[in-house]
Amino acid sequence: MNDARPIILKIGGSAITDKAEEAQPRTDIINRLAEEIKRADLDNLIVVHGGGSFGHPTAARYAIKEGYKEDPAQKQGFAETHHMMTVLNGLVMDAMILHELPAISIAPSSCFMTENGKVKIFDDTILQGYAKLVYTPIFYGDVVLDQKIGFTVLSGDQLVAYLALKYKATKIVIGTDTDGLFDSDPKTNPNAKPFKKLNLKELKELQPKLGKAQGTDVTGGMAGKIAELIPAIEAGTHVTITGATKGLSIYRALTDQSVLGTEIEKA
Ligand code: IP8
Repeated sequence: MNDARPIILKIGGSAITDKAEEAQPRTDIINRLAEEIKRADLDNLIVVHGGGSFGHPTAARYAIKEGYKEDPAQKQGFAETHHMMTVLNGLVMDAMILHELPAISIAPSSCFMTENGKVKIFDDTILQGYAKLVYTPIFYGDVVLDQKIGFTVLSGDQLVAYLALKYKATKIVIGTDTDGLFDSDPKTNPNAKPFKKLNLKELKELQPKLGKAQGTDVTGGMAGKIAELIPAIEAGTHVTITGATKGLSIYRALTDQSVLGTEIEKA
């Protein structure tokens, strides 16, 4: 990342983990994504990854998103959920370092605080320091302290939307386990129709119909993700949603080439 307006890449937890089984990474996909990010060779990239079968089952078991209920088991669950995310993040970082990317992991639980689940404080002193040295920051969905409800979950999508607005991102690329948005679930309906292009009005109309995620997802599946993105799209950020599980879509999207997926723009 440098001083230029950033490009933000969200790597969905559904792409880099197997959500059918708890704590199952897809290391082949993680490695290929690191290779594609290296090949894109961007100085102004911020990466955020999701929790998939690492963060979500633990967060759900202890109802972390709902806030701290002064229950010692839940207090331990907060620590455990954060730890699960650092384990997944470690695998992502392994791949980044193996591909000689100047990637630095930044734990949101150490620099973000929310109020009723919305970002209230972000101390970006450290991020700015890394930006000066042109490191690629790697954030992830995490548990965070909350000024009203004690603690909660801060999703990768909330982070993407917040960072995109704060730093006026030119583009958000979302790598998921399907090739963009469809009119029904392409995993269960082979006739599902993809949306190639959407403007903000069309996206808002579509949003209530978007499906829930498969497996445990405490942050609302695709409908929740889109809700988070709307303010960034309103502010002029271009969004590409594409498949991260198959070769080269992420590289192509990062380097402004056409991809199988959905392009979303304000108008
Ligand atoms: O997968 C949630 O991040 P997401 C992370 O981006 C946790 O929604 C801790 C469940």
